[in-house]
Amino acid sequence: MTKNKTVLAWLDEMKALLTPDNVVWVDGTDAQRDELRRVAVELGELEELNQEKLPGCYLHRTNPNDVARVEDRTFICTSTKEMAGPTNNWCDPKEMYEKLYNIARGSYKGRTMYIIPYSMGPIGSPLAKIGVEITDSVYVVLNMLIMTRVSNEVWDVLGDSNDWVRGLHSRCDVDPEKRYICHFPEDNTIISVNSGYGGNVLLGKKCFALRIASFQGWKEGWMAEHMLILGLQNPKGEVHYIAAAFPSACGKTNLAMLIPPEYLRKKGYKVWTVGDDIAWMRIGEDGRLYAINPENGFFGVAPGTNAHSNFNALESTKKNTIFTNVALDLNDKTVWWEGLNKNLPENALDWKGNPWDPAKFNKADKTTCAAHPNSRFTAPAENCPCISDEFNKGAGVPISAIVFGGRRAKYAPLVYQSRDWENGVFIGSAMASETTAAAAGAVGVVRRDPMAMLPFCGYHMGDYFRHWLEMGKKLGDKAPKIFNVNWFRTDDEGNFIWPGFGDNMRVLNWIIDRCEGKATASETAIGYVPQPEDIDLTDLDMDLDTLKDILTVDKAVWEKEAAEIEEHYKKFGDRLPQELRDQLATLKANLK
Ligand code: GTP
Ligand code: SPV
Ligand code: MN
Repeated sequence: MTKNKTVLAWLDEMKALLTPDNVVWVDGTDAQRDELRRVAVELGELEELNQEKLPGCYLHRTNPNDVARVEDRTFICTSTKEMAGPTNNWCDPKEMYEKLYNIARGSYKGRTMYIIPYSMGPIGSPLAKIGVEITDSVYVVLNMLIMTRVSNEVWDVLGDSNDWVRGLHSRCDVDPEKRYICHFPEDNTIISVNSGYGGNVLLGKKCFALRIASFQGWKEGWMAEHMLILGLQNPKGEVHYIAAAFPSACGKTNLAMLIPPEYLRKKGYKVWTVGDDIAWMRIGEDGRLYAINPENGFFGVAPGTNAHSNFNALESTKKNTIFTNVALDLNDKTVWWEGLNKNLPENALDWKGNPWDPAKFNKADKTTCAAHPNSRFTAPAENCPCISDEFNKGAGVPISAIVFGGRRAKYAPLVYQSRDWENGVFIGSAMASETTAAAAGAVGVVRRDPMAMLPFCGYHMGDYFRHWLEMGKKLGDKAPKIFNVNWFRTDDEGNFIWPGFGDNMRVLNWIIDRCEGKATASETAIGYVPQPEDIDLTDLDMDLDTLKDILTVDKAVWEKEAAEIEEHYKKFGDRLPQELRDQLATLKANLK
């Protein structure tokens, strides 16, 4: 295990507070994992699925009050409120520690305390960082074994260093009134109580790799972003890397694992997945921006995932996967969710474990769904048929393009390119998207979600924008080009106009061609937009006029957008960089 004094002292403190009956050191071995699966089944936390069809796969149902991230109960506890900024809930650290310790005190009584040493990023990579999570949930342990790199080697790499992130999770009574997800960036500490759901409790993910890491990156000169990373291979065999930030449930996993349309596959185009949710990026020795995926698995949205929309994700879930809040097909003990196929199961349990009546299913009414809209799979990255060779190397991949995007039924064109880095930061800072089931609260409401980091930025967002601008200055002419995409424009009946999924490759090719100086575009008020002929529509049932329609920049609509951005910017007061104020003024002038 470890002789690290800082670790042992913290564990002693936690044991005294939580009073567990047993302590288990998690070591990442298959033998221990198998034993933990057995325990989880015995406790009723997991249900074993058909081991012939889905070897190593299990189903978990959360408490129905606990199915998504809880943004209104997520806090950044910095020494001053100003540091956390206007977009985060804040509480004085001393007060919050006291409150949380009072909630957690004695909560492991009659339970086991699991100690999980994990690395975000390949163990020992100079870009990786170490965390220790303690939890009383076997489900959390089994998920962390998939999502992060857990091993005794982590202790060896840590040695006697104090550079590690403390994570305390206690499920307590899963009481939504006492649920708190709290971050203490100045102490490298996370405390999560009264939840058992994904992003609230797998502390390596959003809590560490985004909220704490974004704070660390700000102090240390690197970036932690809510981004997928993909490698686009062209017929010459060259691979260009793209990082893309879309808000939760807006298509990162899908884009990261894209399969190009057949005519492009035949020419030799291919996409490799490096990551589907989080990117840590640093400036390399050659001055370019390098990214790693700190995770080791995918915590992906199940509904809508099928062999056509995302073959690679579906393949990734065929073994050693934990399904959370999906439906159980009792005929053969397999899983089902809306959008998996058209065969609604006749004999199934819904995500709450109640018999499900397919006759009552109504697509428009989420309460009739078999699977929860935010049901997820936790699948090992090594299962993914298109996982990149770079995934485990830890050196990072050089990023050619950064892509922002979101769900906008109107406004944003299919794709456009920023004029330069500063203009790109402006586009990211003004991003808006319709809310999804990934967080508790209303769905389909447009909100500003800068760089898709609104729920994940661990400090003042004005300082975060400033940090982006500083990174651009350091990168100079080696900076990635910045783009914006929108796959979600709808027609008057509410249908998506752009086919999306694999066909997004057509847009990615334009993006890479722009980076290489090969493709043309027209300059508009908001940036460079392709001419309809610039997007290859081979084999697609779409005419140029429709494409033209979703590439149009409507000035009246953008004037309204500019006014809304001005409102949005007011929140940041004098912490909003002047450069962004100037960018907004330029946009307004361009629209005149
Ligand atoms: P998080 O894991 O929450 O951060 O989400 P994500 O960004 O990885 O989202 P994901 O790829 O899982 O997509 C979420 C939903 O968007 C799914 O229901 C998809 O089917 C849908 N989706 C993804 N890509 C497209 C697309 O190109 N077009 C359309 N219309 N829908 C898409
Ligand atoms: C998201 O909500 O952006 C997710 C899922 O990726 S969770 O891990 O629950 O945050
Ligand atoms: Mn996410």
